[in-house]
Amino acid sequence: MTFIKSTTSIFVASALTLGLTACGDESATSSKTTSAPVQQKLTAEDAKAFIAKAEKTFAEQYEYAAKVAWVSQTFITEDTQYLEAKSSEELKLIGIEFANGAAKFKDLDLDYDTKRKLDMLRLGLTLPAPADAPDLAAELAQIESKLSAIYGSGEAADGKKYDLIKLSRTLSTSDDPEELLNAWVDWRKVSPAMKDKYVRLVEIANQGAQDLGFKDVGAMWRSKYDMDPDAFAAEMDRVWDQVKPLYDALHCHVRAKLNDKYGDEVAPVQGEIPAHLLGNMWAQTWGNVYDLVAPEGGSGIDVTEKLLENDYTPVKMVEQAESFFTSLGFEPLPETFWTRSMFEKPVDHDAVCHASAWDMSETDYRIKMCIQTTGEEFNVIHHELGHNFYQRAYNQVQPLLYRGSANDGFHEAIGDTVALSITPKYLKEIGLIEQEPDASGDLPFLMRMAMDKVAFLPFGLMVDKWRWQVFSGELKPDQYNEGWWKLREQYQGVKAPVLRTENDFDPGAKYHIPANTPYSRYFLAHILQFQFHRELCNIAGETGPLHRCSIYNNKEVGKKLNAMLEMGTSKPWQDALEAMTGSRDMDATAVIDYFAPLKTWLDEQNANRQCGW
Ligand code: X8Z
Ligand code: ZN
Repeated sequence: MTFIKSTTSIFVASALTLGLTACGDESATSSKTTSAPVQQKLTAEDAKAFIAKAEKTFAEQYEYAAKVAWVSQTFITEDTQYLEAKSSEELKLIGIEFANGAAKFKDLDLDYDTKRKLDMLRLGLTLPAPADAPDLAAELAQIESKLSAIYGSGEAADGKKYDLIKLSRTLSTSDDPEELLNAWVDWRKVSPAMKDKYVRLVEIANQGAQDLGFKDVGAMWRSKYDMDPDAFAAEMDRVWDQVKPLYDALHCHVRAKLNDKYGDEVAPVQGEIPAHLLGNMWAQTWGNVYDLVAPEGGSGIDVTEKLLENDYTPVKMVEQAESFFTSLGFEPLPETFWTRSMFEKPVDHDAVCHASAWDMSETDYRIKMCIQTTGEEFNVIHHELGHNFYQRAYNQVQPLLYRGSANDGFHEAIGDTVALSITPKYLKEIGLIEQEPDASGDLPFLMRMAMDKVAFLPFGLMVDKWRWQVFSGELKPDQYNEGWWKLREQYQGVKAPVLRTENDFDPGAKYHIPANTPYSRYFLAHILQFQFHRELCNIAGETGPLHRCSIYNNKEVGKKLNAMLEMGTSKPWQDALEAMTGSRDMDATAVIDYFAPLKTWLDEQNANRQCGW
């Protein structure tokens, strides 16, 4: 059972994400465990018994931990944080014991599944605590819980509270540079209170990773991809190089348009783009400033407008998204999904609003979101349901330690893959628009997509580059903020709109840093979803342009997709990718194919501009 975690992540990747999770793929466990038997010579039989014990232990503890985490994340109080930290500490101790126990079998000649499951155990924790140091495990769990609560409640060190949803709305709707700047700065008043805690977290978790034989936590995270950790980092860079020309072209056009709108003072025509002008609190997606960059002659379809015109409520948006999955042949979600999920921001208490999908038991799946009626959120709902359908698919057929996605990028990619089929044709089919635009609508459509999907890529890449540097010690605590902005500038071509210092902790203003959710997964997902989409469209026999293909209603496609979901983590991700696409490599040519007409158009627009930064 994988759920999504936020605060405590215990085991990743496979089975039980006990951690409570947030994004689909961590796992966890609990109860009193046993480590590998202490004896002179361990045998293959011992290894099997050890696995059986781990699966049993996790199965017993998972649901309890999941429920504690759910309550704490949907109702942040002193007490629920206390409970969450306790439960997470317990899980962490068990996770550590199993991870260390698993390492002891590494020199034995074992069958494939035993070996793979031991790897799952060894690599499962997101933030390991040192072995035999329960006080440090407790401290780490408390820090994690506290960081999550600071972010979720938006409470700054001086007790003042900031509302991310409101501030984000300003970022996405205002075109008053001063108002934008204030909202941008305000949200970053919450994170300085995290800094000391984060420094300590790095210290403890690194010790934990070293106890497990990794250089540091970053090296441990990079080891989760069925390949050499350095090769994985190189693979990320290789794929980034494939898409960088497309990003550069988009950046160049957007910067020019922002300059037209705001002038040299606010939005210089050269250099990095000030981060408060791109419609998103982290400048990670730019769709909210689409209107500023729209190709002439068509605005494309504004899904937000259509949802509002058609009186879509949060629940109706979720129902609509579910119906896409059922149109592919998936069973509807259980009744409890509808009664136990959190779809809206609670009015009378704090909750962690960042969207997540949870896997509480084999029959209990939920999402936690504070849904706004926007096209952006409609996509996020598909994203989250992708997690739930993935979880259920592998839970039904895989043993506990294989209950996870092929790699964490796969988990993040499934719902997005489905959402790539939200084409004008599909919107017409579900009655959101009356008429499908002709081919002249393609450029506006592609531009809207690029503002989200292409704009995201360097952000998806740099977040963990920063964390890798932090965990390896390449960045010291007094360089954290500077290092963050260096990467933002280098990869995104985006800069801080006002002077930042080491009194700021801007990484902490992004959910996944206080939540300790690894981020490379989203970069992978943004590549994989196009690869999946291209393949599924092939199966559907669609011969037109990729951006016009919708797999809606296609049961054969659903079957192919389900076959991959059901594999869970039982095989290396390269096998899962091959089963689905025929290729064992990530390949960004699907992104390039998808956006080809837009790239041609952008190059024309940029012909007389000086691009780059
Ligand atoms: O965190 C998420 C999901 C939950 S797994 C809503 N995403 C990343 C983010 O918001 O930063 C989806 C795309 C990137
Ligand atoms: Zn996700």
